[in-house]
Amino acid sequence: MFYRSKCREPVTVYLLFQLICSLLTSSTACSNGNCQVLEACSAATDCGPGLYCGNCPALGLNQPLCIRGQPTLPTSTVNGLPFNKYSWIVTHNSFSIVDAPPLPGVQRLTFYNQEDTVTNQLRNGVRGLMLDMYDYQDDIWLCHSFRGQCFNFTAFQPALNTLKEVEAFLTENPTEIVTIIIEDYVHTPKGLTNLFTSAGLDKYWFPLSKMPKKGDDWPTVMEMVQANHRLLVFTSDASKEAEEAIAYQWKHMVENESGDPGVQKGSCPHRKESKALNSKSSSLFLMNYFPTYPVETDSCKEHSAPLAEMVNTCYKAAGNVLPNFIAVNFYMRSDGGGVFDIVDKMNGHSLCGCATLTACQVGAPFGSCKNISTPSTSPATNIPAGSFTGSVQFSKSASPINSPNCLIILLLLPAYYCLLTTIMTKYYHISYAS
Ligand SMILES: *[C@@H]1O[C@H](CO)[C@@H](O)[C@H](O)[C@H]1NC(C)=O
Ligand SMILES: *[C@@H]1O[C@H](CO)[C@@H](O)[C@H](O)[C@H]1NC(C)=O
Ligand SMILES: CC(=O)N[C@H]1CO[C@H](CO)[C@@H](O)[C@@H]1O
Repeated sequence: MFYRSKCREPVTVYLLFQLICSLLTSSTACSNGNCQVLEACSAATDCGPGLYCGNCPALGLNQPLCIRGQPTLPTSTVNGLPFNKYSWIVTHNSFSIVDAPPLPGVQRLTFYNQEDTVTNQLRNGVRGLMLDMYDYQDDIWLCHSFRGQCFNFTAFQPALNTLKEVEAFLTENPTEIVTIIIEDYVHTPKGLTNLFTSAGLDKYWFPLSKMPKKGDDWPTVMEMVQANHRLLVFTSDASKEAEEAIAYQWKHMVENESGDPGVQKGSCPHRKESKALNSKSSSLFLMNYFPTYPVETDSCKEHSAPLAEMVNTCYKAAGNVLPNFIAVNFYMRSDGGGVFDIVDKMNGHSLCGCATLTACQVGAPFGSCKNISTPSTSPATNIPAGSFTGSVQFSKSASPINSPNCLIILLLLPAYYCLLTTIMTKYYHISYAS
């Protein structure tokens, strides 16, 4: 009764709705998941797979554009090369996530380095996690430190929770390899061994005895997958090699300076614990690229030209070797391509001698590249009207998010035209205010 009295003119409602739908879809040059990198967008769903709708006010890019949020996975193109030929994205302090709930009754006093869950980081192509582990509350916790001690106001959560996320990811993705780099303050005997076993990660463990000793090549990624040795763990505590057979990071990896000294243009100093970058006795190279104090809104700027320049500087400093790991804060943020573009280029260079990974051809000889059309990098001009908030919208999984679609709504309209007059307002709102 209510609907009949209120909705007497279905045709008018239909036409009005169609008008609004067409206005919505024509306000951008692209939409419904068609937009490419750097094209204007008004919602995450406008952008193609692996992209989100964001901006970079620190570089004057105030209007929302489609920005990359995922790399191209190298192993789907080339999987026959040693692990140390590949480059991977690493999240610095992967556990220190904005909005992570504090301990009950405690006001957290610390800084944050990432914006989405570890599961989401992995789904977005992150393959290395830097985790700070401490003895705390008769358990092992992820925490920021003061003098090697975890406090209730710097604590995040038991390490077991995060490691279970890693276990679930490795189980769901049987050809993926993940590296964990521990800043290790755990003194409980066999603490780490028990922790990784409880998380069910012992079955994926890459044995220390099989790691190359003198800078030789690692097994190929295919061999690692076949052996199910898909988890690499490194600790900052040298004593753990003898005690628990956990690889001491700086025996297997060279590392450039982290924090502010690591982001100075034109220089790539090695971390004091590490051997010289051009030392040939370690086969892995970790490049840190983040300031000592993480600033969310500045990171899109850091992950643009300066990061690409630093990769070149470090490449030369390491004797023409590209880093295997690039560790960053707020990994999703950039002015378009970000760390994703950079690792794609690094992998293209090292794995197949091409400008970027998408130019590589499966099974083709080194240097035989596809002729790819590079996506337009010209600044977007067709800026939609709307109330975009300017914050980064994340694709919460590797698959694109679905949104109400005008066509479907129009097809359903004859049956539900009354109900839809209410939803219409809602849909309009959702499209612009997400
Ligand atoms: C947090 O730890 C401090 C000591 O470091 C203690 O005084 C305080 O009561 C703790 N707060 C809670 C809510 O446990
Ligand atoms: C690649 O594409 C460009 C432009 O379309 C063309 O000029 C060039 O000949 C192509 N090269 C190859 C190897 O196909
Ligand atoms: C130890 C090492 O290789 N350090 C190098 C870091 O990078 C700078 C140049 O960027 C070199 O001068 C250092 O020798």
